[in-house]
Amino acid sequence: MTRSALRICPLCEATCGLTLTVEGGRVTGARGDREDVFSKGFICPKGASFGAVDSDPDRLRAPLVRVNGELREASWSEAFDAVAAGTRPVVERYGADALGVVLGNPNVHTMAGGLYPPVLLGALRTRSLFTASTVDQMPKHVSSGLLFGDANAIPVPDLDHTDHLLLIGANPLESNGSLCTAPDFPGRLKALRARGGRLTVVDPRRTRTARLADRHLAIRPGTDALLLAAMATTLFEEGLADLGRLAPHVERLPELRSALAEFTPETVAPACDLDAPLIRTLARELAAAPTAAVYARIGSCTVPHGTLASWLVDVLNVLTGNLDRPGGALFPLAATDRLRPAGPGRGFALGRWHSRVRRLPEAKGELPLSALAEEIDTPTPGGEPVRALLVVAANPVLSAPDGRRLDKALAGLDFMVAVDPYLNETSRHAHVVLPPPPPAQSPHHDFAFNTLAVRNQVRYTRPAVPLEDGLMAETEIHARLILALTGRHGADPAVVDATVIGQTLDRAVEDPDSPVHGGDSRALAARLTGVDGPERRLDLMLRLGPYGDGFGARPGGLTLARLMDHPHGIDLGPLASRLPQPLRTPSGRIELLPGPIADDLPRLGAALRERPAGLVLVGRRHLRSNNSWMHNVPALTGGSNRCTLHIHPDDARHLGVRDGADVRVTGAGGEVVAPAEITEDVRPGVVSLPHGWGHDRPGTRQRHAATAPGVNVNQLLDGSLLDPLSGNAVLNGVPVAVDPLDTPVAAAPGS
Ligand SMILES: Nc1nc2c(c(=O)[nH]1)N[C@H]1C(S)=C(S)[C@@H](COP(=O)(O)OP(=O)(O)OC[C@H]3O[C@@H](n4cnc5c(=O)[nH]c(N)nc54)[C@H](O)[C@@H]3O)O[C@H]1N2
Ligand SMILES: Nc1nc2c(c(=O)[nH]1)N[C@H]1C(S)=C(S)[C@@H](COP(=O)(O)OP(=O)(O)OC[C@H]3O[C@@H](n4cnc5c(=O)[nH]c(N)nc54)[C@H](O)[C@@H]3O)O[C@H]1N2
Ligand code: SF4
Ligand SMILES: [Mo]
Repeated sequence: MTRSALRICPLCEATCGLTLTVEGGRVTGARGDREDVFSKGFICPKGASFGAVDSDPDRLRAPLVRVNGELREASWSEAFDAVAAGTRPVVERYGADALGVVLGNPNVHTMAGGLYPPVLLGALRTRSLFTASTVDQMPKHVSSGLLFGDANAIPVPDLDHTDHLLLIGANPLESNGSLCTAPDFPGRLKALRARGGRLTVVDPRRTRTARLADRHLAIRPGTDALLLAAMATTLFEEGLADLGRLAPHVERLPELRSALAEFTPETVAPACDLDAPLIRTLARELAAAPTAAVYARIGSCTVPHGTLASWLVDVLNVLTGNLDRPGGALFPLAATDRLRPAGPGRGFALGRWHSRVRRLPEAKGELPLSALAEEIDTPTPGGEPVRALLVVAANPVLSAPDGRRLDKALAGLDFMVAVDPYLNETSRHAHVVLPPPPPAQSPHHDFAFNTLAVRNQVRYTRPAVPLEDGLMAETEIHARLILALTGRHGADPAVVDATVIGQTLDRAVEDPDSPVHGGDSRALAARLTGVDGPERRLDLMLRLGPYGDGFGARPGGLTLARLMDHPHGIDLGPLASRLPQPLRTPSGRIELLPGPIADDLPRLGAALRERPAGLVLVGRRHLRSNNSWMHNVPALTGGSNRCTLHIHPDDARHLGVRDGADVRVTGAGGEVVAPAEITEDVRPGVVSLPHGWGHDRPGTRQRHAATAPGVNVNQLLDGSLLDPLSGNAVLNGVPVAVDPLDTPVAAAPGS
């Protein structure tokens, strides 16, 4: 029998609503849900391959437990017994920090990843926490923490209303957007242009997004902070800074001006490889536009000045009066957000503890993923290395610097647990692998991405097909893991959700600002609906949230039941001004020049004078891929989705590199060999390799991926290059050497 079922797509940050075709418990088709309140029918090739992603025959369908060195299928109870037996002695003997936790990207794409890791980490109290954030957006969290007092208060560009978008180091035509959840990002950019708006793209590559723009600036990698600082100075010098209604909410404006004074279009132009008059024009255009937004992503974060660039993005939004106004950059308000009353907060602290080996500061409770290998393999006096590791939805052997070292380090662990549907480069080292079900069998709500969406809306989809025999819901896997890792192995997993609900309500009834203040928390808990713990927790968050019914205090407000009556979601309106409510700084205002930022500016000053010779490497994403885990789906591989080194014709000629021939790329962490693809899509001096490849290690089970393994670009890194404030890895603008492997066809004269 054929039926259809709705499912929010978890395959990128755009969160499109899909209509799945289901035949006999199997997804056989996917199309965009035209009635979805947010995505309105949009779908991309990845979403269209949802069925193939779901039914990949290499997905694990039973837990694996290592016996005499070999991974063997086991029952769930054997697997959790092994987890408890393997981890508890480590914690009891060596302390909490000896058990490390690694959380990867898909955790923000699953309900389980939104609901349980905070509970686990609260109970474990390990300082050995590493996540994909430190190879991604940690600089943005740090800049938001310092500017606004809340690391999660991230303004998003008002794509649908802005008159002017300055888009930096992002390629939403392939990535479909990041820290800016917008189904059909490409269509929204086209609409911006169609209504007479301007799009400027800053990217060393001529990407598909750059081709759509009014103007493309092929900046030298790693220098966006200089460009943005010079734009800010231009605004000050030319009297164009106009904060408008933001003025009373801002601290240290004069200090900002003098701190940035040395960065002028003329001083930064040589380092950025841009013309000074053009930089002035950019600043003037930004100021002149009726509304404008500066938005920057991966290319601005994963660089040596990632936090400064992230900070300057919002500085420019403030200086042009565009922060927190429609058409500018606004703070979304998600249905599960907690609205606290405006007023001074505790602010954001950095470096409350340090990593053991390199003494790197924590940020947002995390240590840099680049330090994971050394925290395992390097003893230090008086400190315990990480001896046991829980890895949830992460493949750091490919996604983090120096996978070879990490690979060895993981092999030396006393015990490792992986929650992963695949046996891949990382999970192959686990002693226990706990496979979650495929996405069609899981419920979905976007806890993370609704707080970053260009429109406030709320959607929930139940599993589209029932859980297959032998599989366990990922939410239950998490709940059981929490029990097994914290000495309560064997207890009823429902206890985990019940405890969270009880504690949340106990706090709410004590809170004078809560709609349930003075109520009876047990009676309130009994009123929650939902078929299981995760649904009841969602109901609780919705009801206590900014649009919630407050358990009757706000009749007609949001509840899970009401949301279930709207299978295509509920639109909660366009983004609106919210200041000063989101601010949590000690001053209760925007701290325009936070201390740690001011202290980091001399390093940016030094970058004015540095201009290393030689090639630098940047990354790229392909529309039909997703980091390291989608190369196993035949429908999404092949064609232009290949692991090749993009190199400009001038550089190719100079080096004697032929199109299609193998080249050796050498970096601080090692070398890789990949075919060259000569293209004017990269600027001279820059080469590009995609990440997430290198599927040639033994002991993995991704058979299709292994047929075209590609190479691991992150092997070119040794993990030493970090943005110091955030601990974020430098993945872009990395110096490399390129040599042809075949005999050059005689270099062109004059090259
Ligand atoms: N050179 C370079 N390196 C990069 C980047 C770059 O631009 N350049 N980008 C960085 C960025 S932005 C990120 S976010 C990281 C990503 O790096 P990681 O966080 O390591 O993510 P993935 O490589 O996508 O691996 C995700 C893992 O989750 C598993 N998985 C998939 N679905 C599920 C699920 O539903 N549940 C569970 N439990 N597991 C699941 C997959 O099998 C895979 O093992 O890579 C970073 N690395
Ligand atoms: N199809 C697909 N979609 C994805 C993913 C995927 O792997 N594939 N990954 C998802 C994830 S985890 C994330 S975080 C997002 C990322 O989303 P985006 O940030 O849009 O990611 P990229 O496509 O890598 O775009 C980064 C751009 O920065 C440019 N760049 C490199 N260095 C610099 C620099 O120094 N300055 C400037 N100005 N630009 C630079 C690169 O050339 C590249 O075009 O995408 C998500 N969506
Ligand atoms: S754009 Fe992203 S969320 Fe939308 S269908 Fe494609 S992969 Fe899924
Ligand atoms: Mo990411």
